[in-house]
Amino acid sequence: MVERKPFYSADDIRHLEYQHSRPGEAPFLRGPFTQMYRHKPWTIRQYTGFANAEASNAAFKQTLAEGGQGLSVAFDLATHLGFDSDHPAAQADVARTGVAIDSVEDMKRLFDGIDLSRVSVSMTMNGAVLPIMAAFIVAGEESGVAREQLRGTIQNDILKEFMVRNTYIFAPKPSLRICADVVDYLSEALPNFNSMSISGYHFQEAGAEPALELALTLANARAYLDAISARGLDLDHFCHRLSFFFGVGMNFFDEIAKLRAARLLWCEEVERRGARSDRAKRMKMHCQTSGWSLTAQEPHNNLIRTTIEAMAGVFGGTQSLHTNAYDEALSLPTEHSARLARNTQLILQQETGICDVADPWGGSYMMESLTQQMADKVRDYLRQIDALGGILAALESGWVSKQIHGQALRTQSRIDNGQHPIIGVNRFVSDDEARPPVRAIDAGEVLNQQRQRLQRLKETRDTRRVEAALADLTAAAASPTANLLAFTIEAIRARATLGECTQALLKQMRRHQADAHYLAGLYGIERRQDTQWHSIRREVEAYHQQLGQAPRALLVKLGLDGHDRGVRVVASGLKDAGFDVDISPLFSTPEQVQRMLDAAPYDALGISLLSGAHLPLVEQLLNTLGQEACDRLGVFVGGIIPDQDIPALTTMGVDAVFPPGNSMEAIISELIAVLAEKHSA
Ligand code: 3CP
Repeated sequence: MVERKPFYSADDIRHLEYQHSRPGEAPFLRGPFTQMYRHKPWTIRQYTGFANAEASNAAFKQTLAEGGQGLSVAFDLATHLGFDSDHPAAQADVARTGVAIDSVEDMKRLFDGIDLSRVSVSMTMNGAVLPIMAAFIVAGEESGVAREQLRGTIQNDILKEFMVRNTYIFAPKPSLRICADVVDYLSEALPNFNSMSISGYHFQEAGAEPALELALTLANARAYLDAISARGLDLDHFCHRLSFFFGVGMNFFDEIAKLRAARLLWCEEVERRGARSDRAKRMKMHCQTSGWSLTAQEPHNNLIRTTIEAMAGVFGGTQSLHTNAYDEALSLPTEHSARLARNTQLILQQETGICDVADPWGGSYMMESLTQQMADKVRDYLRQIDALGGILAALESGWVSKQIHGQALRTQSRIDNGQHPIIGVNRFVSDDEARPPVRAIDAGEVLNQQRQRLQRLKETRDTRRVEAALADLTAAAASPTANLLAFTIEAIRARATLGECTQALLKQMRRHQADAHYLAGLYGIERRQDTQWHSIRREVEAYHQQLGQAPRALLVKLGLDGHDRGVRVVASGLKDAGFDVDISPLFSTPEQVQRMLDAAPYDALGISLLSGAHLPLVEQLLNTLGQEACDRLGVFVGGIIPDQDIPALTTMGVDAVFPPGNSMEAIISELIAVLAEKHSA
């Protein structure tokens, strides 16, 4: 958190260089446009997508009919990682956290009846950006919308995937080339399409505080500017189509200050590089309320949290906003919760008068001072990154991961010791709590349907044309000057699938696999004064004495789920409590987990899943391991697990389930009880 004074006065802002600047004027700290929301309110753009193209299309149409002003597509994990729905590695994850898209035919179904020349479409896609962007362009063409008319945003921000989100396919260097190819191509052919959404949101979700979130976002943006400018592209030609994306959490004042500081620092950066036009210098951004701040306990409290966060986004001057649904810590939003989330924005826009004044916090002694402090803190981080040799070097050295994970651990320790209050979780806990109904996806049904569609597509297309286009794509990947998006468009138009395009590229660029790490020591240090923590450590120590060695836990991530904040925090907590802990690589298969378990005498197996695929993946794993392993090991599952799935997991052989909101001592205490029971049996 940026340091606060008890009160602020004119003395705090007298020295500030930009205190007399106006909205719509460089350095744009006060907003990118003069009139801001008086001229056009921010775009209500709810991130949506589930099951198949038809179901998502119906949800899009409903969104637009009920006041949504733009679309934002969530793809499933198989699509993100470049797998067709019939790929063996993808089976459990198809259609769970977003819509399954295998070909241009799916993309056409996704936007059927929606005028792509009028509605702007944002697509959160990074790893498989080439086939998805290509499918969107071809779907537009085939529905009669010319490329120049297409409006929207492709996320195309791969660097943060290696740092936090983990939906990468290729290694950082070839991935950067793909990003630059996309920007290069779109800046010529789709002048109304934002070619990047450089994202801080995922850093915040992974644990970064606002200043670190902004610093990492700007550091990545600098790397993209370097890569694109190295091709000789003029900043004034492409920069206005690089857009940004930030998370907005509960730290109300800092979040507003962060968004104001972001515009200041971006303007300075592009000016320093020689940009001349205001269009290039003014940062435009999308914001999303924090998913991490949502609690599974008393979920209706999340409506209040989201409203406050949305107000911070708006006071910060965002151009587009997603408000989370209150039930997202439990499952995908229901129709009702999605409607409430959207109405939160409509009420802010239409009932409050918030849109009447540009930058209403401008001139506040406190806010101007905090904005400056935030900018200084970010500059300091950027200097540290420069000293490490730039963001790629900082990533490779582990510095980025250490910073984010360290802040996540500090936050968790403060939640667990009560210093960071969360109502309903560590204060004023209710024991009489009704859980709302959650949305269930029939992923098996979608999987069958997608398989049949893929088969039909392959039977009816011109195979020779597809093979030739894919061969051209492979050849283009070997040639540094070819534009890979141009070649992917040809393959997609010929009816190559997303998976086939990815395979064609993988012939030249191997699939990237990162190691999993956690920090030891930091969580325990933060809790060293805390009697509850000492008591849980004593419990582990007593069990250690009984076993004759430290209890040993293997924590695993299965399927295609790359969210690893939770598993890393639990690994650190267990380690500092006295366990020996290993984490599996991301995307482990049951066979890999079995090999890890065979290699060392583990007592506990923890499975972390936030993708909704817990039932099939846990079942597959436990079947592979067999009854003897389940009897011997304490098996626990953590993540987004709806209440109604817990009995099924227990029947499979899971000993304990920890949905979001459990304290570290609750997890450890239950785990020790399970292990002691197993040991004595
Ligand atoms: C807007 N315009 C204005 C004004 N406001 N002109 C004058 N005065 C104003 N006050 C103009 C703009 O310049 C623009 O024209 C046009 O109106 C549209 O406005 P915009 O601000 O560009 O708004 P929009 O089209 O909605 O675009 C917003 C940005 C875009 C730029 C932020 O990139 C975007 O929509 N991003 C959304 C990204 C997203 O949905 N991400 C979801 C991540 P011109 O175009 O001619 O300039 S979901 C991730 C969840 C977690 C996960 O990863 O899984």
